[in-house]
Amino acid sequence: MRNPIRIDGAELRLVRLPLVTPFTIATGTMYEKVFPLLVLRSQGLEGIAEGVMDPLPDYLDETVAGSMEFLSKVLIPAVVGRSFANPQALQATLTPWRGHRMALAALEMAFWDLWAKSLDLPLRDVLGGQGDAVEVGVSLGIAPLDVTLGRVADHLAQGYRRIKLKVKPGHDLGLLRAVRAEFPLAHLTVDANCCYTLADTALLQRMDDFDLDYIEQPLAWDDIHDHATLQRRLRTPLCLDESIRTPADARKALQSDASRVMNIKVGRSGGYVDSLRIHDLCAAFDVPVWCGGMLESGIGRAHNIHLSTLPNFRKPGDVSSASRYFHRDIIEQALETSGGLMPLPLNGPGIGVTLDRPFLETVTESRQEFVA
Ligand code: OSB
Ligand code: MG
Repeated sequence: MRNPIRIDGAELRLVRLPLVTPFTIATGTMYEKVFPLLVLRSQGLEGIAEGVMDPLPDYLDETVAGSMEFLSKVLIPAVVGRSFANPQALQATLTPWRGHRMALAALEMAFWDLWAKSLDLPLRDVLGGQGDAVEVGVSLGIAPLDVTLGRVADHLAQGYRRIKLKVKPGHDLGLLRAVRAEFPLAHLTVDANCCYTLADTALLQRMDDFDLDYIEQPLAWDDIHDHATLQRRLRTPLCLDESIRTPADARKALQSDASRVMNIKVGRSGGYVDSLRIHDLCAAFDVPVWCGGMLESGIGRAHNIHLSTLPNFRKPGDVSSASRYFHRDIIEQALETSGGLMPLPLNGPGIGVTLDRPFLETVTESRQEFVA
């Protein structure tokens, strides 16, 4: 039996990284990535993770400011100075709270990294994954048609195995017609980030003509029921993203046939314990999953890559090259795809990447220390 892990201290930073290219989705444009970065310390080891919430509640209802407050006032003080036998024990102590699944995830994911490092194993191994590389797709933001056509060609040439096009009303069927005409064989999907309603059913039915692998989150973020209704009227599989924050959400979506493919974002779903439950539930329903992304820095990206080695991740994930997002990342390694595959970072145990501390210092807006 190994000893429990005592959390000796923690470091919480607010980090701001400019994006190489602004990223536009149905709800708005992101010009920079602002996120909480959390380091948990135990006996000379560091477990690291980042929060995936946005500054404004435009993807889900959590915000960076609210999460910084909840992490620093409640979650981190609840664990610093305490010992946990394993990640499940830590996760169980964090469950009385309503919501805040992204803040919980940041803490829980940092502990998993610490746990894997204490066992001297890659995170993949403690999660139960296999393999040294994962299949990748790319998520292309809303842009003028000629720009998008160029980006599709470029990413297909780089070997990306699936192209996801962001859509919104007025920027949907024409885009699909043009992209499909030029790339008849490409694996294409669309992501609507909640911008349609059942009143748009006829428009969404016309998407059946474009041989999409799936349509991601067309309807409201908190509405599984309407997605089930829509799925009955479409041939193309639906894939839920925003609507899945807990295993109970996944169960309801699966039982009602609202999501024939599922997007798992560990940073959105309270961490790995619940992401593994969602993964296993989907497997039981023979629903393939894939790893979503939130424009993460190398820390969150490394977590996502390790998660993607689990067996029911049967579709390419949004774990594309870090250089697409950032001129310079906060880690010392480059996370770059090759031939449609992202190699697993294995520079040491845990997430297998290390912080570039001097650079991190230059992009840190605030920093708090917690000691037992
Ligand atoms: O819906 O998957 C989404 C980015 C920000 C917010 C929501 C989403 C996304 C992406 C980008 O699609 C995925 C990535 O490249 O990290
Ligand atoms: Mg999405």
